Amino acid sequence: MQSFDIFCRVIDNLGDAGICWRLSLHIKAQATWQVATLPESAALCSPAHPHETLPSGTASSPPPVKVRLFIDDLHRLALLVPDLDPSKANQHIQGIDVVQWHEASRIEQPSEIVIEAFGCDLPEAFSLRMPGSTRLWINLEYLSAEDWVNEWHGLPSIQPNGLRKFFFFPGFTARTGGLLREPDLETRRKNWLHTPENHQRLLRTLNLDPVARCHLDEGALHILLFGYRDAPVQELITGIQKCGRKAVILHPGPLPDTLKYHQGSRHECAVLLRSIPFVAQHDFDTLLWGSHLNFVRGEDSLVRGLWAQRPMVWQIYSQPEQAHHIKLNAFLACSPLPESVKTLMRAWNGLPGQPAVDTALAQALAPDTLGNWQRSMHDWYTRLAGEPDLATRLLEFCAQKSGTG
Ligand code: TRH
Repeated sequence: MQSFDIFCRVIDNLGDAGICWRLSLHIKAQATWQVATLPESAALCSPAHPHETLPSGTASSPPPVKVRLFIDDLHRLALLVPDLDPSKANQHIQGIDVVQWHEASRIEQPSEIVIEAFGCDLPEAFSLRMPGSTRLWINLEYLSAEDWVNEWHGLPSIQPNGLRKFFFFPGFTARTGGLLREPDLETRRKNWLHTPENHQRLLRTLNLDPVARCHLDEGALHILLFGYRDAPVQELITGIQKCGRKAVILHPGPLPDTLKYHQGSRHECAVLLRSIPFVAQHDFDTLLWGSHLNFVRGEDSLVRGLWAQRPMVWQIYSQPEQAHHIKLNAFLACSPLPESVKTLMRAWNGLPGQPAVDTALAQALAPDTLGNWQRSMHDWYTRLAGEPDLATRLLEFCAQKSGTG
């Protein structure tokens, strides 16, 4: 049985836990996905009836994979995975062994493949036991569209325990580790969109009040606003008003007090701002699919926003010395987005020399641009989804490098 240990330290927010959880599920499911996409000749070995089981080791039975996720903040993960009990140091959820970080020091036998997320530094006692047990050690890096990532992806570095640790960079090109995406995601998205009741059901689940629902029924823009505390929300509202649009903005979590007016139930208010409850990660995509325009942030919601194929504005995680400005520009340079949308994203992130957010937004929402924006998101999706996903590339990488220690 192939075994994986994934290590995650939560620095802040939700992205660290969110990405590691998604990666754990993808690695666990990957063997099954590979069987589902085998060429027809191999599929001939499949059982005629789905209930029939095959002996293990045949072409159609996925090799079992064991995935352990060590994480230092179970409470944070429980926000994304409500089945999880943060008081338990060890538990088996959705096929994954979720283990409290401190337990790692007591593990006698590390897994064959160890993935350290974002250079989180493994517990020393654990890393000392890796030689002889672990065949491959990978450091999963942050997502970036910068050019140097193509060169650095896959490089090894010697570690104090004698093993080599390989850098694995997610990215937007064939020379990187790619992006997390489930093979059935597009089918799920299309099925969801083809059932009109799903949108109403979503609004009910989010406890959206009748005034806001009526606004949406009358053609108001449905906007998801998932950003950081310093997101320029007032400018967003002004920009929508400037172009004469109505909107309902859904904001996960509490709203800033300064925007009280838009939180009221006055129907004549063109832009309504509503706090919505946090949903499980599994349901997060429906928030994106159900909107006309998505504001996303960090890393994981950015990628989900790409797969949703809706006009999207990204708030990048800010870094010291404005390093995130370079990262944002690299991301925009590899995108097929219209220039006015790139300008809006730079303005939204406070890059110098940009027009005010409300002005940039009003331009991006002009009917012609909005149409181009929508088309460019679809084209971008088609280009990116034509490449293998991150878990597939990671497992290929493991197959190539295993044993090279
Ligand atoms: O939370 P983020 O800002 O995460 C980060 C962190 O700042 C982290 O330290 C940094 O390493 C990383 O960015 C680059 O944004 P992100 O990455 O989009 O993660 C949010 C997760 O929350 C994502 O998995 C989606 C999930 N989510 C839900 O599951 N339900 C919800 O209702 C919402 C709003 C989000």
